[in-house]
Amino acid sequence: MLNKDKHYTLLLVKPDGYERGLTGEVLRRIERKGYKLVALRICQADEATLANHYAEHVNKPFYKGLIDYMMSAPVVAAVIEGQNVVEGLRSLTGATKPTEAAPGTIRGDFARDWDDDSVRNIVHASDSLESAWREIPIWFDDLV
Ligand code: 3AN
Repeated sequence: MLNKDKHYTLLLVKPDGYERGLTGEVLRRIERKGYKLVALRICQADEATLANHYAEHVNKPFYKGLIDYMMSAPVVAAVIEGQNVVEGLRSLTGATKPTEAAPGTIRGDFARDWDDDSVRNIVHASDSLESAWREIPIWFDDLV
């Protein structure tokens, strides 16, 4: 069970990251930084799970492409713990758009733009503690 007084974030290694064998590299960077891995699973995401996870994007023009991309291969879901881990993981992952993500970040080092409508940016990390507490039970129903 998670402790309400601690900081957690939800990390997803997205289908491109999983398929390219980057899961270990992503987790290595997070552990090397000093954060703690407290839950981990590999799963094939279904539409209902993704609709819940991406509720804020349901009406966006890129939603269909995003869901197709997120269902194109398994994802690796992880819960990461540490003081200010939400901000820390966002620093490690880099900007949403791969071309804008700084070198040295996960997206900056491993992702690029492609000539289609999906942004294949390797990872997801929660954007706030509130988002983390909302997202974690979507992927780990036994933890919260
Ligand atoms: P982040 O993943 O950096 O928090 P969000 O929450 O704005 O970024 O977007 C969620 C996901 O939706 C992104 N990781 C990306 O895969 C996809 N996405 C965001 N903006 C676009 C866009 N303009 N076109 C296509 N896909 C997008």
